[in-house]
Amino acid sequence: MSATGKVVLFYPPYDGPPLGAPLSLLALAGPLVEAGFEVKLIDNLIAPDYEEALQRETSNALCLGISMLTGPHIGAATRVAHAIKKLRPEMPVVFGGWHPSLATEQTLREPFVDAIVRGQGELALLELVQRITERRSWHGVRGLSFKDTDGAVVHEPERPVANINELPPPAYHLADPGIYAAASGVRQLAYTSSVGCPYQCNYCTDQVFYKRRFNAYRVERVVSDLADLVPRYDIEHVPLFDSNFLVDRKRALAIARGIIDSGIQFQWDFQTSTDFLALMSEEDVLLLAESGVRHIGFGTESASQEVLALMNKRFQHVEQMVETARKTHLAGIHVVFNIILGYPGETAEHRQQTFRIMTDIAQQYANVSFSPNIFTPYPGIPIWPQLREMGVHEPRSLEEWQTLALGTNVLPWLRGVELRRLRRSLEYFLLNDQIRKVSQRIPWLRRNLRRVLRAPIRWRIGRNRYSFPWELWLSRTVEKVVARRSLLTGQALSERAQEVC
Ligand code: B12
Ligand code: SF4
Repeated sequence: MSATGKVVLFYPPYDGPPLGAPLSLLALAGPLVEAGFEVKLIDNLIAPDYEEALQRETSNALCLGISMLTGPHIGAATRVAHAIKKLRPEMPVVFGGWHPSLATEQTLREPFVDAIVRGQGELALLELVQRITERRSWHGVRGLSFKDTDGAVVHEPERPVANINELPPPAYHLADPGIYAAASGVRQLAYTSSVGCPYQCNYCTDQVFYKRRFNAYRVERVVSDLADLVPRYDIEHVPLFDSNFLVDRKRALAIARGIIDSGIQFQWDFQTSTDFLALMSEEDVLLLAESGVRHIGFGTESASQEVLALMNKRFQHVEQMVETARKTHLAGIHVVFNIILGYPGETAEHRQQTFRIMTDIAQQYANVSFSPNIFTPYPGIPIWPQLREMGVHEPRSLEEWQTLALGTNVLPWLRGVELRRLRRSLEYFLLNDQIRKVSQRIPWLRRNLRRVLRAPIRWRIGRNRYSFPWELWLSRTVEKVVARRSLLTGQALSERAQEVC
């Protein structure tokens, strides 16, 4: 069916490395464009004057769609929605993405939100836009929550997650990677080869969104997409946005082989869990590297088996972290191990154990970096009932969620002395890691520094003693310690994002 009319989609500013055009908007645009709608994408990253652009572009639009994650996205998203609603009260403003999907009631309560698409958005948004064009009622659009004409809130039943092979492809042609390259310094194109993860970690909402089903493109589709997109847009780097890329290892290896056979050359990264990588042979991991994999992010979170059990992460074991580090080291792949600190039930001893084991792994395998964060409870995570009982304040409005950036400490059990000890032990852990890295690449001055600092630091980490931190004072005068890295690309994050509370 061919249709007419324009849909404007907005991606708000965020805290994090530029990753190319927002895939959420490209994915939403795919079915709309295929159905004949005109789609205008406005992404703050390449349109700093986005407020003016939105006012201009919505003057003849059917609706405005806004994508929103928890945290800094919320500020600009709500400001823009408020302004546009005031300017064009008749034009529907539709929100979607992880935050509105997981905190639907709260988000819909705002006067500038007309509707929310919950979960996967491609087909629901298309159906809604068609209804808007035809001036038909929104009742019956599955996955939609909205305010009825009399202001009553309506929640339509869930929309089953569609097989991604059956969805129209993202509208890559709507974003110019050259313009994005000017913002990020690299020609990159984000790609998703699968959605969903079979696991159920207690701090993660993937299961809420994608129902624990690994829903993946066929190998041929991934290879032919990349063989087409990479040369067409002269792409150097493809970050995969899959939740857990190695769930199907046979498929992952077939993709790597397909990339090699296609002759196209580019770098690619992905995120996965250590249990899957550890099961691969050395040859398999070498094959990934040969196909262009340069970085892999792992949500390792803790090296204490007790804490991993609390996180419902029993599938992961320390030996697998070591195996992962060893095999990726052999293949020349850089890895980032994410660490969650302060998880409910984690004690200072558990933390020490994590720091000790992680330090030992990094000591042995130079390709390993860490990204430690204080546990941040995002909306909809399965552990909320327990958190409420433990006295964690659950944000009650969009405004409150906005300030919940990664690492913002809202944990009542991590205050005062306990928090100071955590901070200090973390500083030592990171300093030790930084010295290791620096000494690998820099000559005599830093090597001497290493000799002076290394032994006392290791002693402190081993014994959990952090008084009179002279090593920290000394090192601060020499080099800034990198506290946090992007799991997606391994890049050091911005100064602001480095501030662990
Ligand atoms: C890439 C990514 C980012 C990038 C996105 C930038 C970019 N240029 O694309 C950046 C760096 C911004 C980012 C940051 C954060 N992220 Co992030 N991120 C992801 C990741 C890996 C992929 C997202 C993606 O693009 N997927 C592909 C597209 C096609 O899917 P999608 O975005 O979900 O969009 C679909 C639906 O959500 C919906 N939809 C989305 N927007 C809209 C809008 C409308 C109008 C409609 C109708 C529908 C709709 O339809 C789309 C198509 O189905 C996901 C994990 C995952 N597997 O999805 C985590 C994820 C979304 N991030 C998460 C988190 C925790 C964060 C951070 C809060 C924490 C952090 N690490 O610092 C920050 C928040 C930053 C901020 N608010 O400023 C959580 C979700 C948390 C939440 N409640 O919002 C996720 C799910 C990871 C996880 N498993 O916990 N992230
Ligand atoms: S393995 Fe990763 S994506 Fe899967 S449930 Fe756990 S945290 Fe979420």
